[in-house]
Amino acid sequence: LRIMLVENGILADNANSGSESKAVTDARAAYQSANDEVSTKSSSLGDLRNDLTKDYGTDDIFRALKDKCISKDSGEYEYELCWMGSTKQKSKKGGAHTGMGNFVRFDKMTVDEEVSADGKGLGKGERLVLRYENGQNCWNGPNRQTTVVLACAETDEIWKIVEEEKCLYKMDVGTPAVCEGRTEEKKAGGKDEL
Ligand code: MAN
Repeated sequence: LRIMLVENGILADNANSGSESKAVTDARAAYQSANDEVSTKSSSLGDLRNDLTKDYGTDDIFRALKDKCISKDSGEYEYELCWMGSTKQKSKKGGAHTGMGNFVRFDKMTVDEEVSADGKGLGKGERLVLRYENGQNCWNGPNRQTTVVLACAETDEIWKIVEEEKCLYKMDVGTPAVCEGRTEEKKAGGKDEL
């Protein structure tokens, strides 16, 4: 009779006095897991809100590239560029990767360079630059830095890497993200059609 009353919620299940009933244990566990979920969600909400305050360039276009990486073989190293993240130098002989800087800000640079027949090259004019700073410390030199100079191209691609001064690197990179005309066309409302 007691079991029936307990099962129907009429009598409290306090047979083992001092230890709580299964219903209470279950409710406590459910509360704990809901509470954990609220913490996880509110922490990711904080991260997202914080991310919304960051600069992702005109039309937020670099938000789409964030966390994507491209790389290029160059002599004894393979170089990697992670959009809005970091740049790295990886020795082909193995060993630890060398951090060449973390993205800090956008900048502009006036360039006057060759463009090869296949359209790869910075060309002439003002180009958007991504500054990567505070990379791995350089013996007898500065913390490594990378100046990423961008030009319009059909695909994301590192064209060239040079170490202009000890531990100061320059990467020439092609990307559709800087191709002109997107915003202007939108504003003109179908100028192309005319
Ligand atoms: C490594 C590389 C080079 C750099 C030297 C500086 O060999 O990161 O690019 O010039 O360290 O000591």
